Amino acid sequence: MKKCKDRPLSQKDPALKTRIKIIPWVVAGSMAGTTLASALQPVSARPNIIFCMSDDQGYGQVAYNRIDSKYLTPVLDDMASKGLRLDRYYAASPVCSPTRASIITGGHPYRVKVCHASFPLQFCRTTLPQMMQQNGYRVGHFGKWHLMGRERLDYIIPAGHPLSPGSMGFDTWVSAVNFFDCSEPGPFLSKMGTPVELKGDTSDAVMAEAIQFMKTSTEEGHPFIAFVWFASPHDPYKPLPEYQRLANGNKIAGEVCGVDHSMGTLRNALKAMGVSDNTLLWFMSDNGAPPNRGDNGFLDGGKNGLKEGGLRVPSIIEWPSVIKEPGVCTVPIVSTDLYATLADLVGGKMPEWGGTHDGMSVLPIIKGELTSRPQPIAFWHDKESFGKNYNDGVDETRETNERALVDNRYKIYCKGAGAYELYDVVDDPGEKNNIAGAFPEITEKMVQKLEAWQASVRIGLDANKLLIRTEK
Ligand SMILES: [Ca+2]
Repeated sequence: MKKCKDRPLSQKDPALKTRIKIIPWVVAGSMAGTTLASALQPVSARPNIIFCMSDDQGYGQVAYNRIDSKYLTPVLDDMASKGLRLDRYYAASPVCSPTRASIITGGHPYRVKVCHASFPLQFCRTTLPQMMQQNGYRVGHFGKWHLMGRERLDYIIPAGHPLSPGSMGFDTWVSAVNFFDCSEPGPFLSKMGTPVELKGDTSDAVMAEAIQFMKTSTEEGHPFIAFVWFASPHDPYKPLPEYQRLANGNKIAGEVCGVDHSMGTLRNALKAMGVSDNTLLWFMSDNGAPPNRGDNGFLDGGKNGLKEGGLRVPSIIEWPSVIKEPGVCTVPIVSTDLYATLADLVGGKMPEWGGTHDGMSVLPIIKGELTSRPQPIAFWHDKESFGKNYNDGVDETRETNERALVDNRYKIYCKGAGAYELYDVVDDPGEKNNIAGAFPEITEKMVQKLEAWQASVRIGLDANKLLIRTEK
């Protein structure tokens, strides 16, 4: 097979067609619904839900996205070939904590002032885990948390801390305050307030804790939702020696091997428990790979920036009782959508942020009933806000202040006081050709939407001062 390092694998790519059957209702709006009935089954009552999120895994760090990949991901490749591959899944932010905040709150991270990594999630209405608790689910968190601010890496999260996973609505949690590696002197993890030291590969060890939670919940007859938030392939890049050997000595690829292996362990465990058919298993990354320390494939930029390489990350959904045939979804989806999607699934309520919703239920997209996104996705990031206080996290005068808006085809992007750029991210996902001059009307309409959204965020920031979490 011809190698082409920087070529996007679009749904038109003949090399891709040999690997996976493309379902028309997912990839082409004009054919919406044509094969829906045969491909899908009704959503089962109260399915189990698992969100597995890797840390800094870029778009190119799965073999299915690169013909010449050095990343060995046989399990993720198998999931991609059997489930629904999300080729335009976006993290809400190009760094850790804000994306996590988007999942927990269902709002853009700026609405809750989690403007960069290690900002605490102090502003919150009903969290996603609390909403799931209210709807009869057992809720567990396993792995990296990173919503408590700038604590030391070996800080053991106290059970009663107002920003602990327990205080945010998790019934069971084995969580580290930030990234960690089991081979380093610990302990790093807190099992509901008690220090625990895990051994072996970091991803495998975290997954073992999560599987125990799933088994207990299943044996006791409770539907569960598990958040498995890996600490890999984020640094310190210390894979298990056997994974590093598998990856031909590459440490970051060895870390990805660990994530992939643990996903295989999970799938086998779900089958052994007899629950795999009725479990929504959603894999994703929290942001793109750091430039030169990972691989964002054919995308421009990387972690800590709003070009596609910082935001578009690998994502796959397996849900055998609902998604009966493999497919590729090219509708834009963002991590902020997870809250609204689960609220839709279980009949829960979606909190409002500034009188609006940043996320939407993507169940109709997953089910093939909706083949385009009705509202665009807004992004806002300033890499210089790292290390600042949340009160001065939104400084719009800085040259590093980036904004973007993405719809089904176009993306506008702006940095500092620069002019807005426009890209066709369907035909030009590498953002090589700024076409703002050729399409001034599209650019202007998108700028208006983005600026209106920013105005709504500013209003919400004032209102959210009343929501600071100080109580247990
Ligand atoms: Ca990250």
